Amino acid sequence: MKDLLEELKTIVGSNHVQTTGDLLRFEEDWRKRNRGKALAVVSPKTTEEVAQIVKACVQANVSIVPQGGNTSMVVGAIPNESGTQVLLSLQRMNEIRSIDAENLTIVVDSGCVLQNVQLAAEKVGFLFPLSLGSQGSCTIGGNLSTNAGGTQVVRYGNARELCLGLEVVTASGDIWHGLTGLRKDNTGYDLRNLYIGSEGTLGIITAATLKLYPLPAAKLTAWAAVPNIEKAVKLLGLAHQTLGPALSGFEMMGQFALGLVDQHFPQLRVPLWKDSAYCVLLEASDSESESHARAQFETLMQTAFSDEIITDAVIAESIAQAKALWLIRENITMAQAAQGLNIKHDISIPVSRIAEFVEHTDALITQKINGAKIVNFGHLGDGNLHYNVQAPLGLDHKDFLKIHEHEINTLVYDCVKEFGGSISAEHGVGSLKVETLKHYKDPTALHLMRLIKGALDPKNLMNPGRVIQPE
Ligand code: FAD
Ligand code: 2HG
Ligand code: ZN
Repeated sequence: MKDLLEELKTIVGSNHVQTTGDLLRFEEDWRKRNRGKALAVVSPKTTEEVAQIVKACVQANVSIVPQGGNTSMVVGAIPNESGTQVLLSLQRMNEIRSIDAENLTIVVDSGCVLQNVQLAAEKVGFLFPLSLGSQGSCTIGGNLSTNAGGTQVVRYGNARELCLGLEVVTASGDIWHGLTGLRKDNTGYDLRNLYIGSEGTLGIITAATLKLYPLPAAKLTAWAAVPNIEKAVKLLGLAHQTLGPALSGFEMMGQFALGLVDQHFPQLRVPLWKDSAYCVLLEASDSESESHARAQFETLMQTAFSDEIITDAVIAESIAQAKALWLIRENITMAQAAQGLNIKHDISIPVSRIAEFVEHTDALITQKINGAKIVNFGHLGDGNLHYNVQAPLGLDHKDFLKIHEHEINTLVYDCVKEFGGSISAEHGVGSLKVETLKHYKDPTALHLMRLIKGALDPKNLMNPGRVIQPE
């Protein structure tokens, strides 16, 4: 190990190989569920350095955990407790490499923080639409490795749909130069889409070519109260019908989730939540004009009101008001964290079955654990719910997880299966869902995934213990 550490110092400089000092931000997961111990935190600046690090680790038989912003919700980016894994932090690889305005693409290092990519695009008059609550710290490498979703998927798709090319250091330390900006390329297996969503288990993403879009001419945002999920789904249908492709965000938030925001961040002033089981935040992005967008949007809201789909609504009158509404939605995760640990589920269900799923699963949970609180919110436009479960009043949050996490997961995931859904719509598998995946994923799919893992990472050194174990 001493030899390896010396070699790593030669590759990146001794300042960028940390073995002592405060390593908490690298070793503890965002939710504060686990803390691991790294052999060293190594922070390269270039792709060539990453390739040399991987070669040195392969030679020494030492495994690597790639890390971007360490905002994983599924304990995917921290080392285990053995003290034998290299934590490879991509944060120093943070250059915007180039922008091609005609091709509508931007090429960035994988350690670029998402918000910096959004700003770089905006500076030259374009939109990079991926938007997450963690955008001030998560990185493009992390976004692609988890195929992140967020709040604009209904219009622009997941991270996968926003990526045209990748540069990857493979598990043997070779560099795959796949930074194409092509929208059409049918030359064999789709390697890009293999690495996207692989959570660092197949190789290290060092750069990406991302799609840019024209900035919308206008954005309209509304917050509406609905009495139940059936009505929220009706509103979604009406929004698709009225706005067409202009619909760019459709989030639903349950009363209990909004109550947490109100409790922990009263300055955010949550509207309409006290008298309504659910609220919906919807957004239209129009490429024509403010007046065109507003007319369409007001028609939608008036129809929804007269058809008794919504009971009340506010339409943002300024960019500042719209931002304030989005801030409420984005702070649900922070409000949950302030409350204490809870059991998180980032599931997807066909939109047409969500109301029935929630009614059925809510009843089973409250039957099993009297007083359990359901923090239900999420990206309804994509059929993706954060169906989280919190301890009943008076019960310690950590104890609640210790005693009930497994049975609640089983209950929820059995219902997800029954309703034709997925156990992870956006956060990925990480360490937390490895066993769950084995149980719920199609056996043939699991077998193929193991073959891929074995073929691309034969020594099982890339983020081992996450997603899937090799055969
Ligand atoms: P990390 O947490 O550092 O890593 C995540 C995974 O990717 C790990 O398995 C890691 O090993 C791997 N990895 C990281 N970088 C690389 C690389 N360069 N090459 C190979 N593997 C790599 N997620 C959503 O999808 N939608 C949301 O709306 C959303 N909202 C969030 C809000 C908050 C407040 C928080 C804290 C998290 C949220 N997340 C959301 C989860 C998280 O932010 C995303 O999963 C994000 O994409 C992770 O990026 P990261 O850079 O922090 O990755
Ligand atoms: C979101 O949509 C994130 O805000 C986090 O995916 C969800 O806190 C959560 O469970
Ligand atoms: Zn989400």
